Amino acid sequence: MKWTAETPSLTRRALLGAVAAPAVIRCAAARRPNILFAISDDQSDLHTGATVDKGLKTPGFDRIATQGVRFRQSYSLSPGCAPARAGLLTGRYPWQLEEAGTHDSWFPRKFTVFPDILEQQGYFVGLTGKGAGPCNFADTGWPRNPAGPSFDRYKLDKPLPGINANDYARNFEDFLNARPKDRPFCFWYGSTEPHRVYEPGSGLKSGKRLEDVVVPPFLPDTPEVRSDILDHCREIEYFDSHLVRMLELLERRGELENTLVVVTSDNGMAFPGAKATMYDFGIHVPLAMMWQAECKGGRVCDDLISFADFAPTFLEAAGVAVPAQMVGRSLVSLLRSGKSGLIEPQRVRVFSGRERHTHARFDNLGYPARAMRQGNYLYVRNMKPDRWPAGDPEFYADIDDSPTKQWMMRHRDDPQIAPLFEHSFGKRPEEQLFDVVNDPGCRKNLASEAAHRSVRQSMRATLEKSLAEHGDPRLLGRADIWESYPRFSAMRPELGGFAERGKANPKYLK
Ligand SMILES: [Ca+2]
Repeated sequence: MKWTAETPSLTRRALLGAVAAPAVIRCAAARRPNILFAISDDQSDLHTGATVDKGLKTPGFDRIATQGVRFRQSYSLSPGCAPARAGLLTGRYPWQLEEAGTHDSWFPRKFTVFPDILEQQGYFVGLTGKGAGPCNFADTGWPRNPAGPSFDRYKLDKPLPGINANDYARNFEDFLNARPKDRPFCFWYGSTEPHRVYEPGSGLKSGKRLEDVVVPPFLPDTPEVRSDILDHCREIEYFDSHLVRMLELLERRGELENTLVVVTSDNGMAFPGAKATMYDFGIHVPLAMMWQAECKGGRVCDDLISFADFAPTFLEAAGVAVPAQMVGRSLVSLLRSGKSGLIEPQRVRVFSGRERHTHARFDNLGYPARAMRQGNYLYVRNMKPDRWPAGDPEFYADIDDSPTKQWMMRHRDDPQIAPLFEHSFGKRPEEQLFDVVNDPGCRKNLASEAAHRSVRQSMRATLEKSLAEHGDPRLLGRADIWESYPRFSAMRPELGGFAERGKANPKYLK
């Protein structure tokens, strides 16, 4: 069976992965926009200057939010780098991307990414910092990182302690200077900040104050945790400072007005109860977009946004037909609407999910979970509730090491801390339901409450039906394939079982 433009979208989606990329058609466009895509590494929605945290200044993000649109309900496809970025580049769900849907495995060559399409259509494309990944794209035949050719030529003259030495803004200027005249550009600015490791105390040393920190409701409110959050904020500010310079550079060159600028992060903050979890702080990320030539600014949008929506957005903005493999929905209509609040009621729900993150369990097993956001609720389905969500004790390796993690492990027996420890480190029931509007910290599981039975049942049924339509192997009797995918980062043999780097686990190969 072949798909055509007339094939119903669900049928086409069922065929995804079995078809080659369709030809793309460029529509007539008077003046195609440039695209500047800025993505930080491990930043939850809470942590932008535009929201609440007094200990954090993000003038770059704030400018885009003020002169463009601030999206308050933007969800990553996964709480970890590689699957979130692969989904973003391909406009597909991680469970439609084979090995690219898990952390640091292959990135199969057959999937089409938006920078390649834009390049074929005349765009000049480039990358500084972290693109797709971590993943193995070289051995599957990609000639370069799927996010584009690297322009990482310049390092900071005076590196800051604990900060990656990349001079991202200078690399961007170098990219602009290399661009042939009259070609629009698409540039991926992937800061490696605020990914850990931090220099402990660097936030305090930079003049930040413990009393300005907003401590998320699932973390202990202690000086150690507050200081760790300040270190995190300092790294976000480094990311933002380069964004400020990039905006100023475009403005000086008279190019800012017709540049679609997007700023977001790939997944939530690297603290217990956030990154690598399906809780809201793991997947709810900052997002602001600005396109002054086409879109009225000064707006706030509360529609649910998925990372799968970015690739179709960039293609539509460029006047390029969106391939059917991309299941996300372009955001251009939202941008052009001039409206605020809930703008397009058909954006009812978004999905996210995870498989293996780091090597954290016996046999290199993952922690499969899927989630759906709809209305006030976040519904989470933990598909292997017998496994440890944060990784086997005593490593809990799916939580990045940090002063906060160490402090919580040391104080787990303190009656005040025990419930917080259990929330982030303990096992979780198969079903979780949170009212994230009133409980953004996901502290109260409503799944077993009679008053929420119909919500839970309805969301469970919708999630299962949707995942089956997406072709998720977890729903279609091929769950074990996820456990076979090789991992290319360091392994932890001390966890026991299979621990061979870069090799498929034969036990799970069918
Ligand atoms: Ca990340």
